[in-house]
Amino acid sequence: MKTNSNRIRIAIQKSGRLAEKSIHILNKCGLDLDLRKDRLLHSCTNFPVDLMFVRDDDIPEYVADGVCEIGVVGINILEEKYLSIPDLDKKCFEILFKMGFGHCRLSLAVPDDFNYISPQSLNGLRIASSYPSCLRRFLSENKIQCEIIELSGSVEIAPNLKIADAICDLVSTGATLRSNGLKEVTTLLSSEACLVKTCKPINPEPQLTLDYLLRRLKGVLMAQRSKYIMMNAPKSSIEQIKKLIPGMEEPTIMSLTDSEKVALHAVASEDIFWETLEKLKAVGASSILVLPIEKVIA
Ligand code: PRT
Ligand code: ZN
Repeated sequence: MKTNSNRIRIAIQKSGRLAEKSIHILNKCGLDLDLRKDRLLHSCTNFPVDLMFVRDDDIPEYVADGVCEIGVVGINILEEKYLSIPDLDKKCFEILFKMGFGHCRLSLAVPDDFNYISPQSLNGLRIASSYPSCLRRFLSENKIQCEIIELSGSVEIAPNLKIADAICDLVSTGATLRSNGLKEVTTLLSSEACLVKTCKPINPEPQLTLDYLLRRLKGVLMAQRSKYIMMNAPKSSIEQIKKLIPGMEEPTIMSLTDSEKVALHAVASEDIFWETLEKLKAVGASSILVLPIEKVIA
């Protein structure tokens, strides 16, 4: 364990689907990361943070053991390694917040011509998966008897190779299933990357660093989701406009030379879609501008 230091360690996937976006968000928090050298541990030069680059499967353990104070990992991995296992100590890490990327779902899929009616249709089948714990939990909750064929990769080809009748795997666009003649029939869990924190005690100095970084991270994530919206609108429409803008706090209202109208500025905590703009126009709003937000400190 590190002592007499305010440095904290963050576990990040070395390469793969979560790696680039995890780094991108840390960069947005103002961390100066020179990642050219292929090292396990990388020290940030302008912030007391070290990044540890590892396989995503190992991240929960590094965080649970307190080797790293925090880590970025998919909920699917946390569920498989810890949360779906009944007798394991679940207090070894805490999920702080979702990171808004790495969305996928763990689903069961069967061959296109399989007559699926309900989870009971799977009774007696052989199901291939890299997620045996999650699958076991699902089967037991639904009182289904199946043989689990544990595979570490290329699960989707198992039915064509006749080593399994169905699969349980991660799906994002569904293209892999389709190209292997499989159809998704039920979802076991929805996942995205999240920030996990160790439940081991953290010394006061690194805790201060962590608090500071978490504030920035929350700000970056909030900014990514939020939009700044400006428009001119009839005074009589203000209440309708407030209801139309998703997650809007009290707007700033400014008078215009036209005394019947006002300029309205607001931060919306969710994306604003074209449909919303059409509805705003329908209640009399004009010159509507939607702008991205760079940083937020709540
Ligand atoms: O080497 P390391 O162990 O770190 O990486 P890895 O190969 O185990 O993981 P990686 O990089 O493939 O995925 C890391 C994390 O990304 C996963 O744990 C999930 O949290 C998340 N994620 C998001 C996905 C997907 N989307 C995804 N589509 N992980 C895997 N897939 C695979 C899936 O297994 C299947 O083979 O993509 C295929 C399906 O994709 P679609 O788009 O065809 O449906
Ligand atoms: Zn992995």
